[in-house]
Amino acid sequence: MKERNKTLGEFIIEKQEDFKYSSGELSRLINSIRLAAKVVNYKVNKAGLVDIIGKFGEQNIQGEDQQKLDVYANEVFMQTLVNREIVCGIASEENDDFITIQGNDGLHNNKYVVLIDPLDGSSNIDVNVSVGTIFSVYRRVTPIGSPVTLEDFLQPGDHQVAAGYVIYGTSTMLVYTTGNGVNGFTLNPAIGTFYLSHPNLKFPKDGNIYSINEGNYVHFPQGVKDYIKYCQLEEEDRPYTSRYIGSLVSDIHRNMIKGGIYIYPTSSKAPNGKLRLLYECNPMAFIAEQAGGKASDGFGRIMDIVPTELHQRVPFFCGSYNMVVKAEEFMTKASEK
Ligand code: AHM
Ligand code: MG
Repeated sequence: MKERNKTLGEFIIEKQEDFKYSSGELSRLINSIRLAAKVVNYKVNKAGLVDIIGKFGEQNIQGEDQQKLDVYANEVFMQTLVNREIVCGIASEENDDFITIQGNDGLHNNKYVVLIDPLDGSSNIDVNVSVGTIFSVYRRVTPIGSPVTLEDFLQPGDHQVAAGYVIYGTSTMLVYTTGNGVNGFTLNPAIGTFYLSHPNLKFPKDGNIYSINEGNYVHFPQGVKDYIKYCQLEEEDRPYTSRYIGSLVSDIHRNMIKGGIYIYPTSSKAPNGKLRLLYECNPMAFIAEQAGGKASDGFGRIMDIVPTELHQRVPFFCGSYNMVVKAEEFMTKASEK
């Protein structure tokens, strides 16, 4: 069969066969995310009808309570994973604490924990701009059979066994890695099937797009200000193009395809940056590295950071390898002054 005719379902089965002695738990996990993504996609696509079918807090014409989409997405992803008893714990950007999952038999025998940002960039929904789901999977570190603890979630990104995102855009895509490169699948909405459309995605080594909320310029550290000026300089292949959607999944996805860097730095207003290490930066960093790109906090590798709390924030520089290296050079130079 031609690679491109392959469905995500077929791809998952094929990959499962690569790991001879695996129990299929990870495959079932990815399958559940695929299912939840389709459910959320259906709802996101109807978001423009909100004035017709009712707003958050109101009842729709069928008398059903309307929920905010991010709350809805959170419930769909959590419930899909909980009902299938695939994982032993889930932490979500939407919830203060992680949840522990036990099987119907009352045991805690599953291996994996999932961290998820169910609907990132949800402030963009009201204006019909793409949003996304980001997920990250780890093998638990506490013994199988016992309930999960915080320790299972506070692992460096380097320990991830899988990560991915769903982009609800002009078309809906699921992009993920299990540590053997990155593959992208596009949803055919007519039949509800994801097809392999972007096999072996790669960040171009260099790029000419920089993505940053420049409105915060005066609050940025000197190294970031210097790097922005470098991007704007009329020299060699510069000035670069500035593109910022304000929806992490969309900005990273575009930059992975076209070549570029995404930066959400520290600022005097947000001393640790805005993005969350566990729900946003680590999964995107895993994808970036698997696609030949790079992810840094400005000075070191994102996936080497040992997390200390679930909702920890970090500055984030992610994208084409050489662009991130260059931005790090500016950060180091400015910090030595
Ligand atoms: P959220 O998790 O509250 O949706 O925030 C994350 C989003 C990212 O998708 C995006 O890159 C960033 O926040 C935009 O922030 P800002 O509006 O400060 O530029
Ligand atoms: Mg988010």
